Amino acid sequence: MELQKSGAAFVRAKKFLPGGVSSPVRSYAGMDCNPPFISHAKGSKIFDIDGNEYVDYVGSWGPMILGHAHPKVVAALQKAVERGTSYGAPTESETQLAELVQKIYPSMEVMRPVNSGTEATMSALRVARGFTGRDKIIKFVGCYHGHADSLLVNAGSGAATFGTPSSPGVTKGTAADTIALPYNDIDAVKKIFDECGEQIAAVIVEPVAGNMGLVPPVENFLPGLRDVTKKFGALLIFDEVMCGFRVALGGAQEKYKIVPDLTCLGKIVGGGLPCAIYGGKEKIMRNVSPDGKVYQAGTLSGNPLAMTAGIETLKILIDTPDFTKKLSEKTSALVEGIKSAAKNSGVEIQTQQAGSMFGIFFSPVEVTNYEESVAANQELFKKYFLSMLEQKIYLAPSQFETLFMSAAHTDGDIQKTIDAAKKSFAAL
Ligand code: KE4
Repeated sequence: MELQKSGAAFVRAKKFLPGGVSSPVRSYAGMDCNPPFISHAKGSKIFDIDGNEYVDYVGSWGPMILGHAHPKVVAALQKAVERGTSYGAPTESETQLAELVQKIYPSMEVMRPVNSGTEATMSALRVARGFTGRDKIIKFVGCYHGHADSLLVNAGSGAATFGTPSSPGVTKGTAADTIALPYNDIDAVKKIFDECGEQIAAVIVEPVAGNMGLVPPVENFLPGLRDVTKKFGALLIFDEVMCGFRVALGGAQEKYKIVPDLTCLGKIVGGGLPCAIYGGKEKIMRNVSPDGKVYQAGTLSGNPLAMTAGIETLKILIDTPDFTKKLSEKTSALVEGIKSAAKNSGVEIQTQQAGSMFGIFFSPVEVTNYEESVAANQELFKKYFLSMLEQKIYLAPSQFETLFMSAAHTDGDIQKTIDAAKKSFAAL
C-alpha cells in the first residue's frame, strides 16, 4: 500500500512532536507500520495524503457518530466562524447545548462545558472531593478517564490494591489516594468500602468500558456500585465520554437505568470540536465556582464553535427517528458478519457490541476485565489489523480500543468490511 508521503511526513513530525503525534495511540506504536497522515474525511471515509481512501471505524475515537463533515454541522460552523471564534464571555449557545444535554441526560441537573474528557473527569473528581470532604477515589483497572494525575494509576491486575502510578510524573502521594480494582468485580468494591468507605469520595467508572477493548458491565456490577456508594455516602461518577449517546441516546445510565451522581460526556457532545461536559445533581454542582468554592475554569470552555457543532449534532441525534436503534442494528449486521467470517476460517474470536460501539478479541473465552483482555492474542490482532489496513479498512491500532459505527456507513461499506475480514482471517 502506497504510504510514501505519510512516511516522509512522519519523519518530519517526529522532529517536533513526541512520537510525531498529538496523542500516543495515533503513532501506531507496535504495529510495525507508519500511520497514514490524513488529508480529509467525508461521511464514512477517511483519506490519507497518499490518496488512499479508507472505510473509517475510528471516527476520531468516537465523536463522528454522524460521519465526517456532516453538511448541517459544516454549514452551521461556517456561519458561526464569521461571528468570531472565541469571546471568553457568556453566550446563549452554552445554555442551548446544556438544555439539549439535559433532555437526554436528566440526571445532569447542572453542568459545565470544558475542553476535553480529561478536563471533565478531573473536574468531576475535584467536585466529588470538595463536596464530600474525602480524599480517596476508586477507579477500575483498564478503565481510562483521560490523563489527569489521579487517574493515571493502575492496580496490580486482578487484586484490590492502593494504586501505583502508571506514568512517571505522577507522585506516590497522588497515587496513594487512588484505589484501582478489577472491573466487573463488585465484591472487591464492597470489600474496600467495608475497610475504608468513610474515606472514599467517589467511584469513577466507564459504565460500558471501551479502553481495554469493549467490555460491557456484568449484570450486578452497576447496580452494586450504585448501592454501595449510596450506603457509604460516596459519589458515583459515570464516565460516559465514550459510551454516551452510543449504548443508548441517554448513554449507559438510560440503558441500565442507573442514576449516577455525576456524569462526564465528551467526544460526540462537541460534534468533533474540543468540548466535553461534566455535571450532575444540583446540590453537588452548585459547589462549583462561582456558585461554590470548588474552582474550575477555562479560557476556551463553552467555545462558540464547539457549542455550535455540539448543538447541531445533538439536534440530529434527537430529531432523527430511531437514530440509535438503526445505528445499533447496522453495527450488529457488521459484527455478525465478522463473527461468521472468523468461524468459517476456524479463528477463535470474541465479538463485543454495545449499541454502535463494537470490537473483537482474539480470545477463546469471553473478556470481562483487563486481565482477560491482556491475555487475548495480540500477535493475531496485529496481523488482522495490518491486513484490514492493507484492504483500506481503517481500524484502531490497538487491542485496547473500541470501534465506532456512524450514520454515514453504507451497506456497501459493511459488506466490504466483512469481505476484508474474511480475507484477513483466512490469512491468519
Ligand atoms: P480526552 O481528554 O481524550 O478528550 O478524553 C479522555 C477520555 C475520558 N474518558 C473516556 C472513557 C475516554 O475514552 C477518554 C479518551 N478516549 C481515548 C480513546 N480510547 C481518546 C483517544 C486518545 O487518547 O488519543
